[in-house]
Amino acid sequence: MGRGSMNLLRSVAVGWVLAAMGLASGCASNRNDPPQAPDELEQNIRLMLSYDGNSDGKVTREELDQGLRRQFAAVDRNGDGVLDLPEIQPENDRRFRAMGTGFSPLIDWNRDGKVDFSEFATTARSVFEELDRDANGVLEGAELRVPPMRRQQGRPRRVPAGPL
Ligand SMILES: [Ca+2]
Ligand SMILES: [Ca+2]
Ligand SMILES: [Ca+2]
Repeated sequence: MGRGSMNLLRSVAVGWVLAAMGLASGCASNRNDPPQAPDELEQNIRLMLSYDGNSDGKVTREELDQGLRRQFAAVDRNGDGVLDLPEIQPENDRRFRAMGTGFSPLIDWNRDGKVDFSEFATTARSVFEELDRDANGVLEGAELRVPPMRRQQGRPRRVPAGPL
């Protein structure tokens, strides 16, 4: 899986999140939002923690994979190892209802009309890799916390308010 598909994934995912946020929050945010909305990171972390099978506060790649395989099997109602449209649509509906703005749809990346396991796992795996900053295959500690630096410490990255 190359960079191109990662970038595509990100823009698709962000697009969904933005669309959903627009629907959900209306005029709620009138402050200057930071370049990377904390919501996205928070949702990604929450998503990863949902795969913490042994509840030790860390998420391993194995836990992620086991969780994804369980979910895939649940969505693959006819058990043929791929998800087709009648299986994909209800799952996307369910995700949207359950997650709201955190919703990440199943995507048929290679457009063959079916979602196989690697396509199913693409979003979660790329989130995992993004959060696994030391690339040791385990999400733990600070990798699973929203960094407070924007609000409390470090130098402010915002340009001072003024005429543009
Ligand atoms: Ca764990
Ligand atoms: Ca199927
Ligand atoms: Ca496909």
